[in-house]
Amino acid sequence: MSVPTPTREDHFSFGMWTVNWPAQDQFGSATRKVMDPVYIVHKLAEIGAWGITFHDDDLVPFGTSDAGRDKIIADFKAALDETGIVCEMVTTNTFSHPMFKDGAFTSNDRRVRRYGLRKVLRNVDLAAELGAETFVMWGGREGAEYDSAKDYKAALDRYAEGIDTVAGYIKSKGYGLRIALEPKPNEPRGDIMLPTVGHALAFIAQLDNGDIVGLNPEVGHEQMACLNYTYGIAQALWCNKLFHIDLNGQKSIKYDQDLVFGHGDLMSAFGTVDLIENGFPNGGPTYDGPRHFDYKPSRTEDEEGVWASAKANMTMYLLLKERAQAFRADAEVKDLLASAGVIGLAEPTLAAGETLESFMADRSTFEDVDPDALADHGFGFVRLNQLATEYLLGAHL
Ligand code: GLT
Ligand code: MN
Ligand code: MN
Repeated sequence: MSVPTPTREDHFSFGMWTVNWPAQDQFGSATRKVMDPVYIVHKLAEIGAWGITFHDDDLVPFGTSDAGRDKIIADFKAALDETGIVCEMVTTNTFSHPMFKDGAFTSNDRRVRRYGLRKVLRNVDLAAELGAETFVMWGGREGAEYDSAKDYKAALDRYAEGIDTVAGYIKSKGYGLRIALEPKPNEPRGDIMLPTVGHALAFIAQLDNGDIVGLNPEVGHEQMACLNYTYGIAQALWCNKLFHIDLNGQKSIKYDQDLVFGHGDLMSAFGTVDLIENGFPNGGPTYDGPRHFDYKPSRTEDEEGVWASAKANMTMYLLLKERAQAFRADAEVKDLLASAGVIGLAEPTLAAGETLESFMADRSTFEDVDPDALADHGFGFVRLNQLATEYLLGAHL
């Protein structure tokens, strides 16, 4: 059995902050050196990646002069041109500087809210200049540790005001950008606003400029809330709001681990890749955006380990893709999808043209039904899941 090799056609992309994480944590200092962005672009091209993403401050350190900023951006662009690496998404750091300790768009300090908005708007211009299509917004500091610290209604108003202002700016400039909000339940704040895919979808529905606002769900963030990531992105797809994805690994409810994709809940990763690559069993909206990794190379690794772990994300994805495709092509799987009712679920419950009156008058649906007869069959889901697991383990390849 061979390990697949990634190519540009796979559309794998990496956050600059992932491979460039120097591995400082709450309990210890950095174990690696920070690398130059130009070097990172070349290394990503070398290992078979297609794209790169970054926070404003990942590329241009906070506080750099305008002239210094121009030079860094010019060098970065030259590296993109030279390697063909695509800058597909840009995001803003509104969480590192101490001023953002109580958030940016929802800080109780209005001066910080105004500064944060300006920082984001400046970064929108850069994202457009680099040809990015997605503008991610992760409000990691938009939250609180104590319920008494926030007027939650006012905070939601300010959050919506901020996102609507940015979206309005994108529209007024005619930029080809869409905003993707990234939910997370907690960390670094005790509680973060827009904690899950569901909360974020409901928030977007209240926006004035919500048509260009969607989601960037991260595997580990949903799993930190004990939720099913695949169901989360499925609902975002159903709403035509899956604009981008952050793939990584997480082992149960604990701190945000940002492991390599597939190194956490592997069975769930199989389901995720199955949905992304094969779509819903009955058809429907599909995701054709970047396969973006937001992971952290473990603190134990040196630079060689950084690139090995970056490759591991792509290898895991490709292995899961190969297995998910074989699973769906299997004749027994197709039969089981039909006999288990997975395919039949696409049939509307009411018949075409059936009125509520005729439905209510149809005794064969209710009054004349033997309830026990409706219960008298199994669905065979376990056999279907066993086959999925066997394919995942490579038993049929
Ligand atoms: C930060 C966070 C990630 C987000 C990034 C986007 S920043 O690293 O942990 O999940 O995707 O701002
Ligand atoms: Mn994370
Ligand atoms: Mn993320």
